[in-house]
Amino acid sequence: MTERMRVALGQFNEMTHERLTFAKQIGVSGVQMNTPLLPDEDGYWKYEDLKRIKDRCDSYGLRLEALENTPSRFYNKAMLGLPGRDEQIENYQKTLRNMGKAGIPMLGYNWMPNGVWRTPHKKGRAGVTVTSFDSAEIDSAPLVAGVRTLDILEGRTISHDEMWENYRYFTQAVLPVAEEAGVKMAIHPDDPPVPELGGVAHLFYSFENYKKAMEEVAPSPNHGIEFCMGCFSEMINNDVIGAIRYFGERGKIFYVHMRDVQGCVPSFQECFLGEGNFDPVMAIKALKETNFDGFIIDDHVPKMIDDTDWNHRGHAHATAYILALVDAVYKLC
Ligand SMILES: [Mn+2]
Repeated sequence: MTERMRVALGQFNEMTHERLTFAKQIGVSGVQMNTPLLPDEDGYWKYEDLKRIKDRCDSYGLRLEALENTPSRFYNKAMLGLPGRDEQIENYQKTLRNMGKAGIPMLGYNWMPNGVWRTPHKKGRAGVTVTSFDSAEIDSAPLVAGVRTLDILEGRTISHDEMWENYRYFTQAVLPVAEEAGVKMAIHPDDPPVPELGGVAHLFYSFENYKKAMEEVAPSPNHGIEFCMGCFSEMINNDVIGAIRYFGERGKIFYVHMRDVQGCVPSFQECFLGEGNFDPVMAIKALKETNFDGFIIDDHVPKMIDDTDWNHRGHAHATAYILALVDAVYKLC
């Protein structure tokens, strides 16, 4: 029998008493950290620092499920195929080895050299603030996330062929080390999932390209998908449930971001679970039916009335919604 899927709290960068207590009070079994604030002046994470956060998490009775995203400058030259990438790759290998030694089993990563792009926020249900993307606004509106122009490229653009080659070069160097170290690597979709932004080609904007990455370019038992339901929902032809079934049946869903949007590229806005493009009950049911045994976190969440900078209210709502869905699906399906 496979292990039951779990729910974790995540998307914070410091292992504070407040955040760990909040996770315990909500009732999750573990946590994920996004771009943890660790000393990184040498371009990689050190064993002692990783062990410290792992031990702290353990001391609260929580499972440290994953670290998600190193700083982009750990591997930006690798993504863009620039001189200096081999040194970055050596350092990335050190991070993987140190994570394995510290007992941290998963590294989420992305292949977005210029970040997540969002146009100005919109209002959702009863006035909550949600993030949004509208390609018609890219040129006129200030971007609220992402980098419009990468100085490091000095005006060059990057084609799809170059990007695939850079990706192949990177994964061929790091995945064998991940396997040795006992660490899994999980790739997040491009957000927004469009073929190109700011002259930089995207890879992870379609179901087909995920298939190509997992089955042809970078196959490894330690390589899988950080399945962001929100991003798969943002894609054109956004068959979220179909993608869960396809990759789930092949054991390629390593962990899940559960959020949703209304609309898809070229224009969408985020929303509460249950009012977006996919049915959250059917999504959890599909995970269970494909024997998913990893963890789920929410992701970015709507900012509710009187919410904090980190959106505690939004995270509590989404996480409790997911916990209840998982319980219901195990009892009823
Ligand atoms: Mn996500």
